[in-house]
Amino acid sequence: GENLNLLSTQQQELVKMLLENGQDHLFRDWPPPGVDDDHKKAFFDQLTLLDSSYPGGLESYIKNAKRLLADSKAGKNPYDGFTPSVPTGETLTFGDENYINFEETGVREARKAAFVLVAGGLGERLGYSGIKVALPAETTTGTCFIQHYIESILALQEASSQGESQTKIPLVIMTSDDTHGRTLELLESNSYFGMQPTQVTLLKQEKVACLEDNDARLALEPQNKYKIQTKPHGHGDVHSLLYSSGILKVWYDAGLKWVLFFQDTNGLLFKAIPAALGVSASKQYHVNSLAVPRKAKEAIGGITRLTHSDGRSMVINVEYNQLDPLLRASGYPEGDVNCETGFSPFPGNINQLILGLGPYIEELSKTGGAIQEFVNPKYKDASKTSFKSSTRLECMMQDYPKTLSPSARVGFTVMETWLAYAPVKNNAEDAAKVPKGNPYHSATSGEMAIYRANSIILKKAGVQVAEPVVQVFNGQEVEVWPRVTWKPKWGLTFSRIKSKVSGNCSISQRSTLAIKGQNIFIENLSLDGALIIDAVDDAEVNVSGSVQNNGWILETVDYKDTTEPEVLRIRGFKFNKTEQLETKYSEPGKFHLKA
Ligand code: UGB
Repeated sequence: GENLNLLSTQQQELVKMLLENGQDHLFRDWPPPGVDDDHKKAFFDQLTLLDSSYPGGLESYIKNAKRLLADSKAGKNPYDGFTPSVPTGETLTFGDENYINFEETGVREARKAAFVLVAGGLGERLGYSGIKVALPAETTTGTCFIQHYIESILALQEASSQGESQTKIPLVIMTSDDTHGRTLELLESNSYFGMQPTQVTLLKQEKVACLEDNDARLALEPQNKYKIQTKPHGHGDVHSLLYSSGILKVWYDAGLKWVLFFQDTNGLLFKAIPAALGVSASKQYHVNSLAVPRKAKEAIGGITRLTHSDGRSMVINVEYNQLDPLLRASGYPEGDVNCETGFSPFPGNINQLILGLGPYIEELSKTGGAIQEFVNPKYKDASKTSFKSSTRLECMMQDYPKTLSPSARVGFTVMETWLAYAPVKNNAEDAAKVPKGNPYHSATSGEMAIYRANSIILKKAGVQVAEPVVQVFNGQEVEVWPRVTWKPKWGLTFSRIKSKVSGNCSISQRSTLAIKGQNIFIENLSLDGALIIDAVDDAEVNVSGSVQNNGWILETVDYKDTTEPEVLRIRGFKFNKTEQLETKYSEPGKFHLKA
């Protein structure tokens, strides 16, 4: 009672609301005013933060929690009444005419795009001690994910702006308390990897309150009665954060049309972006989800058409742990199984969403960015009356279409996996246990996938690239292709890549090729060894001849070997840089490198 005098009117209202919503345990055992006042103040500050960072405030959070916990206790299936079926979407084949047209459209549209990277997750499954965006995507050049993403966006900006230098594609990065400081520090200490600092906006997601029982009582820290336990709410927070920040309105007023969401560790994604954006623009999709063929039971969500008995229908991601039971319950007794193609008929969601900005703002002004949530309590026993540990509500960004009206144009685009999807999520031990034929999603497979994609693309562009060999690193069998890398501005689209290689070129399997400049033209080059070419943008370099040297030798690293750096241990290999031809052009002009 008397403690209320410590509070502002707003905070008093908050306390009143909490008492009315069954939260009196929070203030039980409080000493009189004068004792622990600083702790009490901190407690109210935390309550105010929890209240302001959730759409509709803590009152909504508690009400939603009560409803979802009751549904969970009753065993209510969120998909009750819905029948799943295989949806239809756009399926692209890299390099064909259709693909090239979509790419060109996508590059033109990119000047009207904004990018949103969700990077609030700590990546517990990966067991890497740093933030995931700081991890090198590949170790030939050591380029980390965030650098690769930023350089890809800058390459799109350059190609799309057609000389209008004022075009600056905005980038939002959603962080959390786990990643915010280190993300900012990484950007600042690297001059934002070439972006204007004003182009980049960091939005920090807050955690949500934990719940201790089915009545949605907020859980206090075991050792501190003045602190509420909190946990991450999930990547779905990105929608309410974008909305409440006001940035969507700024983008809209600046004439932008598209918002592209992406995840923290997929080194291939930007190869697929131009064509996918081209699909969105050509089909005028309000929502376009990128997908890849998915192995049954693979740990990525499946894109599914859900039709309700009342006539409603939507195309939506069904999370991997729910797809199998849903199918079994609706006339597919075998559940989630591969069809004759060797893949599940439900394409895999890679959580790359392209939203039309106009319809997105319109929807969020109704919902405030609130996304359908779920709760996943670990019950003590079958009576479901108490939890093993506190739980919380969660939400996923790909659930955004769930509130859309049936008239919304929701589509998806299936890309080839080798081109579009190789996330780094699993640690070495877990990856080694992945069933044969399913992707490892480890640092090992993520890096090898980049070399494979680049090699395949060069092959399609007419280069004779040697076949890969199969090798085992950290217990994972992977294809090892020549280690080919290039800057995004060199090879933004297939037609640009084709315009830069000509004549009779060949690359042997043990080779390394790193192209670090924009205007590097490869003609009649035979490469057997390592070749590194660096050039400023206004240097035009023609490379030809025969490069033969001892190259960079791939050596195994055991993930348990603590004498090796963590970034190498998690991949299981490193390069012994024995010999290379390395050239650097730092002045403008025309050059010929004849090896
Ligand atoms: N993330 C946040 O920014 N905040 C959070 O609170 C949590 C995560 P995970 P997940 O593409 O392979 C998703 O943990 O959730 C960021 C899809 O749900 O890597 O297991 C985090 O930093 C699933 O349908 O993935 O699974 C990261 O960038 C499937 O598509 C991103 O959110 C799967 O991704 C994803 O977090 C996939």
